[in-house]
Amino acid sequence: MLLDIVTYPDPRLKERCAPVAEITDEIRELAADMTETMYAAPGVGLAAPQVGRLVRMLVMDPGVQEGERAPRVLINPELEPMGEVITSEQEGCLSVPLSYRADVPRWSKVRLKATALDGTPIDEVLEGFPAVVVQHEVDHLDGTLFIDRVSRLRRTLYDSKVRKWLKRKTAG
Ligand code: GNR
Ligand code: NI
Repeated sequence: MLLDIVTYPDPRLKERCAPVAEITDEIRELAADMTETMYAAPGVGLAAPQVGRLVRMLVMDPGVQEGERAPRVLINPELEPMGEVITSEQEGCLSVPLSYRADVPRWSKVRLKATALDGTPIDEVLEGFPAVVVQHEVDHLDGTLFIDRVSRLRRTLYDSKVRKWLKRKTAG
């Protein structure tokens, strides 16, 4: 089932999400719906708060442009920074309106610990675009958007554009 995507400045995007206590049928259904919603958007990742569910799980498929689909579900993911600080190129977010894009500081590599949907523990190192996407998604679980990581000036300019856009939208 396709889910509605929550957009900035919805307060649900600022919440710190709660861990998944148990992988239930409800969690499996949410994972399937989030995966369907991510591909339909289309996006390379989607975190549960983006569909209004404040739990620590995300789906991602950072290689989807290269053809074959390889969706992953990560439950209670934890990241350890590795490598050096890099700048992700033209990051975007399904929850950030007006197709806003910006370069964001990220770690070049991360150690990812999580649980897969079947309960299997995951412990691996990601780099390149998958590392950027997983950092973007785990940020969502902590109530952080990529626009929280851009300069004050860029953020102020963006916020004024959003305010104008919201005014027009609600005026009609
Ligand atoms: O679809 C998405 N593309 C993207 C591009 C660069 C860095 C991160 C991303 S994630 C984004 C989908 C999304 O909003 N996930 O939360
Ligand atoms: Ni996002």
